[in-house]
Formats: sequence, structure tokens, C-alpha cells
Amino acid sequence: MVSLSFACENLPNLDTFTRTDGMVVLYKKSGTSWQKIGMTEVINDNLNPEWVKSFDVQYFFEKQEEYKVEVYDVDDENNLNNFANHDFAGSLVFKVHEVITARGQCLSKALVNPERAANASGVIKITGDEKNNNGTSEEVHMTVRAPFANGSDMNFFIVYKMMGPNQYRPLYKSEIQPVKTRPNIYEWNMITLGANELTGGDLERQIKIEFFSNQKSGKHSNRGQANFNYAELKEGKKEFDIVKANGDATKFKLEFSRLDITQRHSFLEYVMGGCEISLAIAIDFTQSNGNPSRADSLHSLVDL
Ligand SMILES: [Ca+2]
Ligand SMILES: [Ca+2]
Repeated sequence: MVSLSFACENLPNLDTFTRTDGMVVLYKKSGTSWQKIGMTEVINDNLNPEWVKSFDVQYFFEKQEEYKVEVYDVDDENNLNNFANHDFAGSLVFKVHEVITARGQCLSKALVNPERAANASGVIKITGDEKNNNGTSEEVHMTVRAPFANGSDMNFFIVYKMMGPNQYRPLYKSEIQPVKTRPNIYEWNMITLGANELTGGDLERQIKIEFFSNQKSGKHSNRGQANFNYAELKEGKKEFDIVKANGDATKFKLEFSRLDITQRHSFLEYVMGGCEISLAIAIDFTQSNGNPSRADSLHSLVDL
């Protein structure tokens, strides 16, 4: 299995008053037609979007399977599947083999749009990450907490894993946390990420959490980042310095207010372990037990 993810650079601007709202649609060739596999999320007002949503595809060494990406500027956001209502940025036909044999498993090519001059439709970067099915089934649950001086900002963070020198792939984007006036501490919802997803089998592979102050214009300003690796999380290290994008120190620290590592068990493991599931259903046809919405009914549903 290979997990494909996408980023674009220098997309043409296809909105009059704002910027392009990019979305990628992935297809696989089946006979003579293209079969849709799925779509990424929409990234608003950004000519260099980097999508979090990835797609797992089978890689057969002996087969030359063709895939196609289409990049749209979403204009009909209530009807994402209505591609005719969006502006078409460009497309690219590729093979998984090209992606995983590219440097850093990242294929970078110009998007093609016959209605525009060559190389005027931006560049798509397709990253292929091999999924190691023999790896660990651990997963890490963490709650990110960080202080930031300006309590009027709405902040979010993105978790990246390193793919190569200065090359990162986004794995998770948090919700946007609103103002916390006192004591300027932001805490986001707990997240769960698979160890394989974070490490690709290398426990010391760098993981980066980058904090952003959310701006409606889409020009989110970077508030700093914390770097660590999975091995440090396993040792129970919960605090990491937040540094600026240029590496300068800040006085802030990221703290995991919750950090747990657990085993993720497959359904088959439950079955092999002797797990039995039984389901009993009863229907009460009498009225003598009272209304189940009342706490004093024998069949009260209040606690359910
Ligand atoms: Ca548009
Ligand atoms: Ca726009």
C-alpha cells in the first residue's frame, strides 16, 4: 500500500476578489475510463495549498497503473461534486511507480490545462508514503496545549512528518481554537495518530507541530513550531520548546497535557483472542413500567 498526498505551487488565481480555493480529485484508470477514487478537502484562498487528506492505493510492481489528478478552484462550495461549476486549474496523469521512485518519493510536475499556456497552471507535488503493514500497531493520543501571548488570536496547528531534508508532509490539522483571554493558554481537542503514520518505521524521524494564527484572508501567520520524534514521546517527554520558523527561540513551550501510547488491535486480533459479541433485544409492550423518558421508570433511558 502506498499513501498518496498532494500539494501545489503557484496555482493560477481563478477568483476575482480572493484567491483560488484548491481541491484535488484523484482518479484511477479502469479500462478506457477514469474511476474516481476521492477528493481532498478544500483549502481556501491559497495558491500554494498542501492537503492533509491522503489516499491509500495499491502498488503492484509488475503493473503499470495510471492515475490522474484534477485540481479545481471550488466555486460551488455547497456542491463539491459538481465539477462543472468549479474552475479547472489543471490535471496530471501519473503512475504510482513514478512517485515512489522520485527523489524523496515526491513527484513534482507542471499541471496541464490545454486552455492555458504550458507551465502557467502551477505545479503539483505528489508524495508517496509506503504503508508498512508489518510495523507497529501502536497509536498515540495527545492533547496539545500551548501558551501564546496575544490572547485575541484564533489559533490552530498542523502536525507534519519529515519526508526528507526540508520536506514535510501534513498529517493532521487541528480545529481553530478561539480566544483564551486568561491565562493565554490554548488547548485543542485530543488527537489520535498511528505510530506507523508518524514514523514510517523510523522512531527518530522528525515530527513537527506548527502553530498558526488563523486569518480569514487565508494568509495564516506562523506562530512557531515544536520539533520532536516518536522515540521521545515513548520516553514520556511531554514538553518541547517552541521555536520560530527561522529557528530563533521563543519563551513558549508546547505541552502535551495528555500523552498516551496504546496498542491498536485489529478486528482479527479480537476474534483470535476469543472475543464474543452477543446482542439481546427486548421490546416492552406494556405501559406498566411507565414512560422510559422518566427517571423513575424501570425502563428509564435517561442514563443512556
Ligand atoms: Ca473561481
Ligand atoms: Ca477564493
